[in-house]
Amino acid sequence: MLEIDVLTLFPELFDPFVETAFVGQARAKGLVEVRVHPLRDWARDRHRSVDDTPYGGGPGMVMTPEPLIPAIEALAGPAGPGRKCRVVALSPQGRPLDQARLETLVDEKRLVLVCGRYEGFDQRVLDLAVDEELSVGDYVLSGGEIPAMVVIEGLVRLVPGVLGNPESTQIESFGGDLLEGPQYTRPPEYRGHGVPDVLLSGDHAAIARWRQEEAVRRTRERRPDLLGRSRNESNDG
Ligand code: JCZ
Repeated sequence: MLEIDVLTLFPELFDPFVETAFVGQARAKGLVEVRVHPLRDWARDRHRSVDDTPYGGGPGMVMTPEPLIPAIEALAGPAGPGRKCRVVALSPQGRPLDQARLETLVDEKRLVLVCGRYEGFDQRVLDLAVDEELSVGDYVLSGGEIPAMVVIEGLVRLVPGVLGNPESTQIESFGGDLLEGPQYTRPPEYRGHGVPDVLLSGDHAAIARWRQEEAVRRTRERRPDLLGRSRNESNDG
């Protein structure tokens, strides 16, 4: 059982996500629990503030430690060796998420995902209450909610028993360090575009060879950075 707690200013963004499809099914099977907590519940002042102006000036607002750290500690306990779950904040400054990181994170019993808004977190939130920052890519979003859903979806499909066919977790792109090659289904001809003959040949060895070659070709074209890096390198960044 993987338990995930999410801290967010926009809990309603998660409603269809946690109730539908994948995550919903995994929850129904008792393999995963996702609990979404409104950060504003921890705000104590009259205006229920969660943000404040940045010291030193600059645009926008910063998430104050005042409700955020107590909220994280309520879910995860204080940081340190006694803490029983891992606290992950989503941020463009985080280490880039990859399949290797998901495969180690899924072994945690409990995760707390911290979603920011505005211009991000007061550094003391990260220093005092967060174990790790993760980025879902080198582009800027307006908050950590969609990145948190990316992490949840990537994790849930790795929980044993969630996928019907456990083979497909391994064979999908990034099970190895290659992109998937092209795939086809019926009809055999569509708007004048056919299907490669080898796939219709019934020659399984030839099909396996073709797929491998196509995967390498596509990876060389689109993601040359993935070739010439070993499985171990991908695990350690
Ligand atoms: C909070 N803006 C949290 C993460 N990979 C990635 N891109 N953008 C984010 C992100 C942006 C944010 C916040 C305010 C995460």
